[in-house]
Amino acid sequence: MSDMNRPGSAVGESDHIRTGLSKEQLKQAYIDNLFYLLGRFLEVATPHDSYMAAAYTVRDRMLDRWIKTARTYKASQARTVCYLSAEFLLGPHLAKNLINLGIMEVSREAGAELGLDFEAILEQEEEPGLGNGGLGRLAACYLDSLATLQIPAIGYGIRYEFGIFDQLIEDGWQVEKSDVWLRDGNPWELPRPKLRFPVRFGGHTETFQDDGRVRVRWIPDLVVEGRAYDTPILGYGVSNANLLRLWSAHAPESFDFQAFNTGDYYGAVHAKVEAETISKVLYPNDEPQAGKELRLKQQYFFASCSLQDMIRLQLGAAGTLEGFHEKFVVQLNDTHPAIAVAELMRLLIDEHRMDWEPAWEITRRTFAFTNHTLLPEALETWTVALFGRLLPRLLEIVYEINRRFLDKVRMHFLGDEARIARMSLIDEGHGRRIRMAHLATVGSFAINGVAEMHSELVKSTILKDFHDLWPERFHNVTNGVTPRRFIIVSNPRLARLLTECCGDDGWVRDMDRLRSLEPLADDVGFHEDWRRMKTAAKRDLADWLRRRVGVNVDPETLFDVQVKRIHEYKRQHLNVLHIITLYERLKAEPNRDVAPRTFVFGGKAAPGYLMAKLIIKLINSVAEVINQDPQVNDRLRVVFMPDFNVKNAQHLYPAADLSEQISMAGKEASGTGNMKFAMNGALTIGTLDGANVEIREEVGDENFFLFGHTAEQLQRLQAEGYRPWEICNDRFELRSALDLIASGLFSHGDKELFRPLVENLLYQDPFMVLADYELYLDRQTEVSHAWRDPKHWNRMSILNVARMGKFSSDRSIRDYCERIWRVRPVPAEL
Ligand code: GPU
Repeated sequence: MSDMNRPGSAVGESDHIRTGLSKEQLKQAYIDNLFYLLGRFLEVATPHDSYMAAAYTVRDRMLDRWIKTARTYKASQARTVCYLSAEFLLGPHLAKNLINLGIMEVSREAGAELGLDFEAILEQEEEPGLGNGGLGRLAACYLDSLATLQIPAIGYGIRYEFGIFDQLIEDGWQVEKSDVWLRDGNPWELPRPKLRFPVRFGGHTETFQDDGRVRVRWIPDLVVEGRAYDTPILGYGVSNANLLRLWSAHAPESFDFQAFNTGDYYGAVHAKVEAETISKVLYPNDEPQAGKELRLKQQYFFASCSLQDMIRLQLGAAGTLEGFHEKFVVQLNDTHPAIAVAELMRLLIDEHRMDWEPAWEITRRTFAFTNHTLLPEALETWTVALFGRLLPRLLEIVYEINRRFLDKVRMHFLGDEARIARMSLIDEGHGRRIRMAHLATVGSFAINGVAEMHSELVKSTILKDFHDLWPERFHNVTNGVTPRRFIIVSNPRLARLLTECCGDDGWVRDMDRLRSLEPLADDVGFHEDWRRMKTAAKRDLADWLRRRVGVNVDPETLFDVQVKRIHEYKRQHLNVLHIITLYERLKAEPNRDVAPRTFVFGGKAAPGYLMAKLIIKLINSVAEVINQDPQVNDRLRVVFMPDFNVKNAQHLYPAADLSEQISMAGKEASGTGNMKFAMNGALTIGTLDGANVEIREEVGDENFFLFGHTAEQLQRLQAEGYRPWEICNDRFELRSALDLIASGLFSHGDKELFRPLVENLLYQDPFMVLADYELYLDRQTEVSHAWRDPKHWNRMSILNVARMGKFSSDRSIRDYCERIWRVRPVPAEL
C-alpha cells in the first residue's frame, strides 16, 4: 500500500484513492477495498463481495463530505433540525448514493472494465426495512431533501435488528419471515461504541433536599445502554451529508458479576437479554396501537438517547442549556416519540437541575408535532398503570404538565368541565389512559397535518379543542416524495427524457421546471418518445414478474396497480369487486369489447390483522381462477406481487398506467404512493381523500379520474343509518359479485372461507365500500374508454408529470423550514 492509501493521510485531494471520482480512481479504490476490507481479489469475489467493496468505495467518498459538513455546521452555529421517528424506511443505499454523488455512469463504466455485472451488484443489497410504510418512507424522503437543501439535520431512530418482515405467499396466504437484514453486514453504518447513554426503566422515585430545594431521584430496576450507529445521508448534487443516528440497546455490562459469583448464571444473563430485546424488532403495524409494553420501552429508549445526545452537543458547543431551543428543533413524527416532551423536562429538571418554568419554556419551544392519522384506533394511548410501572418518574412529570395545562384551560373556557375532560392528557373514561397526541400537542409550538384536507380535519375533529385554544399553532405541510429515488433511481428512462426536454437536469432540484413539458403534451414526436419509454418500463416489469413471481403479463395491456399496506380503509376489496364484475361481464358476453387489463396488487398485512390477510387470500384466489380461464385471460390478468418494499416498488412505478388511490374519503391522511405514481406518468383513479385532492388540483380535473362520495356525504350517510345490504338490492352486479365470492367459486367450493369478508361488507361495511361501488365502476368504464385513445391518454400522462412539482419532498421541506423550523441552508464546500 502506498503512503497515499494509508488512513491518516490527507483526505480531500481530488486524486486521492478514497475521494477521487474518476473512473480509474474508482476502479483502483474498488480493488483496494476488496483486498483490504474483504480479503478478496477480483477472480474469486462473489457478487456479495463485489457489492460490499462497491459500497465501501462509495461510502469513502461520502465520509469526506460528511466530516466537512459536520465542521461547517459546527462553525455556523446554525439551528439543527432533529427528526425523531420510530421508522426510517430508507430502501437500498447504493444506487441512491451513486446518483447523489453524481457517479452512476462513471461507476457503471468502471464496473464494466473490471468485468463486473453492475445490475447484479445493485441487486445484492438487502433492503434496510426499518419502517412499515408511508410514515417511515416519508422520513427517508425528508432526510434526502434535508441534505439536498443543505439544512443541518439529524435523523434519530432505532436500529432494529429485524426490520419489517419479508412476505411470502403460500397457497395464496401471507406468510411472514423474519428480516435478517444485518446478517451479511451493513457497510453504510459506522458504529460509535463510545457514544452511549443510559436509559432507565421501572423502580421508584424519591425526593431529597438539594440546596434548599426539593428534587426527585429515580431509582430504576433496569438500566439499558443505547449505542449509536451512524449512517451518512448525502444530498443530491451538493457536498452536504447529514447524519442518521440510530440507537441499539445493550446491557451496560455483559455480566452482573454479583449474581454470577453467587451462582445465578441465568439471572446474570437475563438482564442482558432483557436490555437487548428493546431494539430487536420493528412492530409490524402501520397505524399502530396495540398497547404493548415493549413498544413503550422502544419509544422511551430512543427518545431519551436522542435528547441526551442533543444535550451533549449543546453543552459541548455552548456550555449551557439556556437557549437549547434556539440550537435545536425537534420534529415528532407522529406520537411515537411524543414521550420526548416529558423526557426533556426530566433531563432538564432532574439531571441538569433546572426549575420547572424555564425548563418548560425550553421544552415547548423545542418541539413540533406532525399528526399522520385520524383513525381512532391508531391514536396512541397508554394505560396509567403500565406507564407508571415502566416510567414512574415520567408519569409524575406528565401529571404535573397536565395539572398546569388544565389550569390554563379552566381559565380560558370558564367552567366548561366537559371540555376539560376532553382535553386532559389523561382519559379518565377508558381505564385511565395517557393520550399521547395531547401530550405532543401541549408540548409543541407547532402542530401540522400532512395534506390540506387532513390538516383541516385535524383542526375540526381530533384536536378541535386545542385549535380553539391555540389556533396559531396549527399548520399544514403537504407530504412530498423525493424525485431522486422515485424518478432517477427507479425510472432512468423518464429521467433522461425529462433532462432532454428541460435542456438540463435542473428539474431534479426544482421540480416545478417540469412545467416546461406542457407544450409537448400535443407534440406527435414527443408522444412517440413517451410511448417508447413507457413500453420499455412495462416490458421490464413483465420480465421481472415472469422471473420473480412466475406469471406472464402482456405489456400491451393497461397496467392497473394498487400497492400499499393492506387495510380495509384503503379498500383493496373495492378493486377486487371491480375485477369480479368485469369477469362476470365477460363470461356473460364473451365478445364484449373491454380494454385488456393487468391488475397488479402488492402490500403487507399486519400479522395480527385477520381481515387484511383474508383480503390477500381473496386477491390471490381471484387471480388463480381468472388467470386460468381461457375465455378471459387474454383480457384480464391479476397478479399479487409478494414482498412489496422499496426495492421491489421501484420496478412498479415506471410501469403503471393507472394508480389506484381509492381509500374511503376522510381516512387516508395523505398517501404518498399516489405521488410516486403520478410523477411517473400514471393516471390516478381516486377518491377525494388525503393528497389526492391536491394532486387533482395540480394536474387538472380533466387528467384525473375522480369518483366516490365525499367525506361529508359519507358521514351523512352514516348518520342517517347506513344499510349496505340494501344497496345490493338495487345493484344487480354488486350482489352478483358478492354472491360469486360466497359461492366458493374462488375457494374450490369452500363457502366458509370468505364468509367473514362478505358478511362484513354486507352488514357492517365500516369503510363504505358498497356505497362507492357503482361510482367506482362507472369511472373505471371511462378509464377503459380513455385507454382506447392513446393520444389522449399520453397527453394526460405527460401533463401529470409536468404538473407534479408540488409533490417533491424538497417543497415539503422548504415549507417546514419556513413555516415551522425557521432554519436556513448551510452549504458545505469540499
Ligand atoms: N401512516 Br400514524 C403510516 O404509514 N404509519 C403510521 O403509523 C401512521 C400514518 C401514514 C398515513 O397512513 C398516510 O396517509 C401518510 O401518507 C403517511 O403516514 C405519511 O404521512
